[in-house]
Amino acid sequence: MQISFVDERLEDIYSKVLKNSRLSKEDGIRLYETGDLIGLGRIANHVRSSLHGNKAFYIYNEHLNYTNICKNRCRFCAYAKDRGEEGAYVFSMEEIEKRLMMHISEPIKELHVVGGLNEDLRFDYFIDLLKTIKRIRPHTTIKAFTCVEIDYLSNLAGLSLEETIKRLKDAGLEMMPGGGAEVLNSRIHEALFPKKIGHEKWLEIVKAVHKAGIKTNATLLYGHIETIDERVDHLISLREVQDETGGFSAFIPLAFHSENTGLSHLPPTTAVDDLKNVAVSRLMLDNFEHIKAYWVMIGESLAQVALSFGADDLDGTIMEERITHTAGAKSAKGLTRDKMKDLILAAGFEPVERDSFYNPVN
Ligand code: V47
Ligand code: SF4
Repeated sequence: MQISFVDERLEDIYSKVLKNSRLSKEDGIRLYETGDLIGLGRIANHVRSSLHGNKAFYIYNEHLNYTNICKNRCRFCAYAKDRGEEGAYVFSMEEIEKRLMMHISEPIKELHVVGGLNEDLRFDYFIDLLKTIKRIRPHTTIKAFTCVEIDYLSNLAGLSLEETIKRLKDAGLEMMPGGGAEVLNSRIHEALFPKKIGHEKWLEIVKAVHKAGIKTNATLLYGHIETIDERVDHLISLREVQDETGGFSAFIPLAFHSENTGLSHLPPTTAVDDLKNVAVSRLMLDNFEHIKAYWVMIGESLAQVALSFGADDLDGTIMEERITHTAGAKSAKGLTRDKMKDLILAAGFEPVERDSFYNPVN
């Protein structure tokens, strides 16, 4: 397909994409820097269409955040509380059961389960959590815990990484979400999340998880203090892991929300930057099958547009999102299946309800 670009510097990159050649770090920087948003979007859309045609995926899912008490207190996080602070909570097994029963008549295909690093919880709590979910919802995939939680649990249990993952897997863990990496960069680690595992450890854990046969997603938290150079390095690190393990399922760019965080002076991300992050990740991550436009963070309307800028998935119904809403997200807290379908149809795509592994659901 012939594309005429406003920014002529995109022509070389488009030629590379047409030849399926891998884009370099310099290409990635050029893509982020371009003022030709439509040109960038058309290249990303070319890749998206060759992989998925006119299909756009979504999932019937529910989020469950078992505790917001967290010892790390990252500067960008509005969700975490200290023990005893107003609004701090931890769900007992009875509470988990009650919450799962609230939506038991709904055909939820995936439970997304994450929480803070709460020093009051023992390793058995996490095993019980997985088993309780499996008992109540035997046919729902459990996508739970970030690499940050896996590292914490391995230390808590005094077990090797491999044994920790095995025990969680035996109790029902089937997939892992992509959070926790933020930006794989030591400058940002020091400045924003010094108590959380850093770059090297995150990569070590994600590789161990993939080697144990558990697929994960990957994310990039953008729109705070990171530079374009650092964003591109992050994407390249993920691409290298994917070459080695093949264990990543989808990539999700996460737009930073600053309300109630230690960075509340920062403005929200712009629509242009949100679309660029979708498009650049589609182009740099040539070995990732799926790019998600996470409607919670960029809003339902922009997520529709993102489907023409490289994204092929809108994530899911969610039911009740907490993490981004405590940081000021203005999107809905959850969407119905009909609403997800309507958003996709109105954007000109064919909605495909999927399970956690991108198998279509009838
Ligand atoms: O790791 C925390 C981010 C992540 C804020 O894998 C924030 O399917 C914006 O990873 N503003 C957790 N972002 C969410 C996450 C996720 C979400 C949806 C789907 C999947 C998936 C994964 O949220 C954290 C962090 O990067 N986050 N605080 C904030 N104030
Ligand atoms: Fe804790 Fe995660 Fe929030 Fe950091 S981002 S404070 S690790 S809940």
